[in-house]
Amino acid sequence: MRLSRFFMPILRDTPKEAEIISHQLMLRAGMIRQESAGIYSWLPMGFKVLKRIEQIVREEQDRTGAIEVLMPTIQSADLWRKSGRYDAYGPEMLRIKDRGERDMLYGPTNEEMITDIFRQGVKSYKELPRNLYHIQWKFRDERRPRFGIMRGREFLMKDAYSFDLTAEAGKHSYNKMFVAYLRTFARMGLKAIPMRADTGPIGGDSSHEFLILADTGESAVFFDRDFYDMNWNEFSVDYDNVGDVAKVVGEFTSKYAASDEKHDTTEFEKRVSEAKRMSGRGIEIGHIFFFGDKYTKPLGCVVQGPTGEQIALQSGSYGIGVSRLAAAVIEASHDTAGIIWPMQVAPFQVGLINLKVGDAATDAACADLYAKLEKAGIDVLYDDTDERAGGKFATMDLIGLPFQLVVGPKGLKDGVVEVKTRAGGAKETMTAEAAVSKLVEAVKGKP
Ligand code: P5A
Repeated sequence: MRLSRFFMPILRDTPKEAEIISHQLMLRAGMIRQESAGIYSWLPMGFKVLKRIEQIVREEQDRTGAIEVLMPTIQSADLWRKSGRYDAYGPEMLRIKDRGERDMLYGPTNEEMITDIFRQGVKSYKELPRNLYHIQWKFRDERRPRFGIMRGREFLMKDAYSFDLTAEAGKHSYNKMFVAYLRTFARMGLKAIPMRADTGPIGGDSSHEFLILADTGESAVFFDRDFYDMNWNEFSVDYDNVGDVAKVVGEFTSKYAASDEKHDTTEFEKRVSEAKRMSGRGIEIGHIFFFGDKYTKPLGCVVQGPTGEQIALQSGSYGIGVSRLAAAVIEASHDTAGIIWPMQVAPFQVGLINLKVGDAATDAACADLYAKLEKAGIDVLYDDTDERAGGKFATMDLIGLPFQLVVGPKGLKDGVVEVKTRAGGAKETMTAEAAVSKLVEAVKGKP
């Protein structure tokens, strides 16, 4: 993409209304725009990041065998009356009447709808287990929408729903999502600590939330220092192997970690030696629940079991804050100059800076590099504007692409260009050819 043809409304000054760094940087980098309290437009730069995050989430859900569907944002109140949540949900639910005076709502979550879909489609226990998920906008009329898209009213969520015949099988479905979450967040460069959690309006008795540490987090968190030494890399696991999956989950759940609601000082002190007791603040990026037949029973989601009897299914739901993740990644990865995107979610991987637009040799060298990198499948943002060099550098640092490729007449005279790595700021000069090889290898891996 040529910057001269792109739409990236950069702000030089930090907007007053933004209290936390991710919100400030998202506004300054022209990623989002507020339309009303807690409701945002995603501008091109932000939308690219959102799609990258969504795709990682999707790939890791698919890997577990979960199946993607798409349910509507607007729901009828009927099913919610059956589950008893229409009144219980309170003012966070945006209630709407259609022209026929029917009660509708903008879905804050989809337990009722998916349970009804599954009820209609499933006949026998032989069709179990199943996990259906979608990635769809939700609305919650939060009392205090704040911190930009971190706590929005409209936000993008991945929500998955598992259906099993027995509680034991349901536990395996829960554990699969647990492991998928560790993998998903690791791919975005995040260490999300699973913590025991309250179940709130979703209900059930087993629940973990996944939090990343950040001073700006909304929850206080308490955990064992040993989490720092865990294997956070992309480990692989055979999702069909009940024991293997449970083992990974056990490695994490055996260590103490809880957010303020569930924190128990006595237990913390008993289980964790003083030197290893850590506390801080965290941002919740995912939350998983197991609630047995809480929804399947009232909504009649039953199958015929092996001996012919009708059995209400065991189910759980599993959420990831897809839009919140864009902000969470920035909270975890930035410096005073701007965002530092991890490669996997970066909107472009390389920023190409032309230091002298209009100089024939520089323009030609840039055009050649741009074509070669794009051909290699790299997403390049080519700054071909006539802004001065200082402004171009500041903008590139602000938007945080993993690599900057700087091309100017001086270097070209010596036959070199400069490659800057945004994380750490290391700069290297090399021939244009070497720069292409280096960048292709860094982005795409060794040939
Ligand atoms: C699980 C999936 C649920 O709604 N039902 C379906 C369950 N869980 S949850 O914890 O309430 O939400 C799941 C994740 O969504 C993100 N989230 C938000 N993101 C931005 N703005 C909000 N107002 C907001 N509310 C929830 C969080 O990441 C949460 O973990």
